[in-house]
Amino acid sequence: MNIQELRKLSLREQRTTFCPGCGFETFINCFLRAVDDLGRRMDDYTFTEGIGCSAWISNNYFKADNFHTAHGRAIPAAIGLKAANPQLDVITIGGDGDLASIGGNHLIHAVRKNTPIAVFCLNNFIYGMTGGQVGPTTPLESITSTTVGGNTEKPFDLVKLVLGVGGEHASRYPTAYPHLLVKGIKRALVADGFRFMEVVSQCPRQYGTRNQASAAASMLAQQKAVYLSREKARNTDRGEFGDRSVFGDFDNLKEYLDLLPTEE
Ligand SMILES: Cc1ncc(C[n+]2csc(CCOP(=O)(O)OP(=O)(O)O)c2C)c(N)n1
Repeated sequence: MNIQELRKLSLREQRTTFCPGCGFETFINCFLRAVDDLGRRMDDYTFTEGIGCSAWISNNYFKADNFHTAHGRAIPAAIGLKAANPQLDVITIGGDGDLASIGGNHLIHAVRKNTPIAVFCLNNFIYGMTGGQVGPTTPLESITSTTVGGNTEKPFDLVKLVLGVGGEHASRYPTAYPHLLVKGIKRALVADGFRFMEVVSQCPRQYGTRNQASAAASMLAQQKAVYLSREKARNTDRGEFGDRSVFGDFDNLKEYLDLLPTEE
C-alpha cells in the first residue's frame, strides 16, 4: 500500500498542524510503514501520550485507542494498561521533555520493571510546543528561548540512560535515515520486554532558527554528520570522533560505550 493510502486508512486527518519541515511527519510515515510491513493495523495497538507536539501524533492523528495523560505521565499510564489487560499491545509516544524531564523518573522505573511496552521518544532537543525552552537533551551551548546565552547544562544521552539502568532494548534512529528508522521501529514493535527508541528529529522552527539551521534540509545534513552507523563509528578514529554519536539497536551498555570515545 502506498503512503497516501496508508495515511488515509490510519490517520484521523491528512493535514497535520506540525510546522513546515518538522521531523514528526517523517516519524508518522515511518511508523505507518512499519505497522503495515508487519501485516498489522493501527487499531491493533493502544497508545498513551502526555503533552507536547510529539504527544499530538497519537492523540490527534492515529486512528487507534489512546489514553491522553498529563505531561510526563504517559509511561505509568502504559504500565497500568498493560497490567490491567496484558493482551493489549501498548505503545507510548512522547517528547524528550515529556519522557526524560518531567517523566524521567517513570522512564527509569519502567526499565527496571521491564514491562513489555514500546516507548518512542521523539527527541527534538527542545520543548517544542511551549516555545522552544531548554530541555534535558538540549546540547551544550545551544540557544533556546530560556538559554539565550547558550545552554550550560550537560544533556542526557537517552540511550546511555536507558542502558545504564539495565535496559535491554534501546535504539536510536535519526529521521535523516527513514528506511533504517522503519526497520528500527519494526524491531521495537515486535521485541520482548521494555523497548525504548530515541527518534532524533529536526525542529527547524523552535530549535533550528535559533541555532543557524532554520531549514529542515540543513538539520538533516547535520544529523548525517553527527550520527554514525555502528560500522562507521567503529572505523572512526577516536581522536576525530568529536561530538559525534552513534545510531542503531543496542542491548547493553558496554557494547554501546565501546562505540564511543572514552569520556575525560
Ligand atoms: C504539569 C505540566 N507542566 C508543564 C506543562 C507545559 N507543557 C506542555 S507541553 C510542554 C513541553 C513539551 O516538550 P516535549 O515533551 O519535549 O515535546 P515537544 O513539544 O517538543 O514534542 C510543557 C512544558 C504542562 N502541560 N503540564
